[in-house]
Amino acid sequence: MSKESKAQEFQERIDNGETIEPKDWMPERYQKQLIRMMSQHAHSEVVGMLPEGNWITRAPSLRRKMILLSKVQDEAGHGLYLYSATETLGASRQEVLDDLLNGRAKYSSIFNYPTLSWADVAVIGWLVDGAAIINQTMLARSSYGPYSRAMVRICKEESFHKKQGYEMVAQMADGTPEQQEMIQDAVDRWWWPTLMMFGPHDEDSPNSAELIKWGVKSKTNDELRQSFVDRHVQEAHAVGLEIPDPDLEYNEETEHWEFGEIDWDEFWNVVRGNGPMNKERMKTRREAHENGKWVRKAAEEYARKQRLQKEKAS
Ligand code: BYC
Repeated sequence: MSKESKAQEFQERIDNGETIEPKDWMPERYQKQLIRMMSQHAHSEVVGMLPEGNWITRAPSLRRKMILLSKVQDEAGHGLYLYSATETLGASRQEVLDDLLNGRAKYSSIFNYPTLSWADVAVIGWLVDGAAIINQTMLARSSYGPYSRAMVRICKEESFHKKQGYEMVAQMADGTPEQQEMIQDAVDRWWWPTLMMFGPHDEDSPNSAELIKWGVKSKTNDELRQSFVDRHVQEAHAVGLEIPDPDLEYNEETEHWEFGEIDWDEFWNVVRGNGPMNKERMKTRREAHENGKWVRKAAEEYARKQRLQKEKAS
């Protein structure tokens, strides 16, 4: 069968809503796009452990510490599912990790902002995990089987993450004047960076059209951002918090919240490595990788010994 016929058959499978599995034929570009997106997603989960991890030792109670520990541990697990899912496309774990550590691969812009107070932990759970759920519920219907299955599991955990964040937000918003001030300050600092998580406007998104044609994405960056705003403005108002956007207005006709323009210079600046915490995040990841060398070596040695034992027994 010619490459063109294969590509046509592949597109028909996608259009019929079939799932593509690792051994199926796929266009090289589909494979490349998925490796790019899934490995960046994995990196985001792993780098995403750092802003909240920073507060584990300073959690205000044992209950909060246990919740935060298990949340951060979940993010590590998400990274592992996603690295494994990326390997099903023929990418080597070593190569994708090298791309992160050498600064060639991107990870979500949101993790380049500092966590200045405990209220930031609450707001990350509510807004950042809230944004992740909206994006990942869509990706759970993606055309690539291993990615969509990883997303189903990840979304279940993210939904717990969001609930614990919102519970904390509601508690602080109903707390002392100092707590109310802290939580509003955290919302003021995280709102706009969270809107940036969804990526550039549709007309400035070079990858969207191809990803939508291939059923990897089923909604555009702007559509997802709008769903996020509609849901979270209501949640903010329900607990008496303000959204830091003077242009925010409900449109009765469209039944959507209209909102102001994102500072795209800030977004691209962060994506290019010049955000407030980019250098610090990469330094921490590189050190962690270096410190984990002996663990990787021990695991390899263990696997080698197991293989030898099996060979002897057979
Ligand atoms: N940050 O053509 P576009 C979590 C890049 S972690 C940085 O629209 P696409 C959590 C984009 O990569 C989960 N870069 O791209 C963890 C592209 O550059 P390249 C985070 C961004 O792929 C711990 C260029 O801009 N979620 O939940 O169609 C604690 C043009 O963009 C960003 C994911 O990773 C950004 N925000 O759409 C708490 C979701 N936006 O690669 C929570 C998976 C865009 O061509 N990824 N860029 O050089 C996606 O859904 C999509 O890849 C994106 C971008 C929406 C991010």
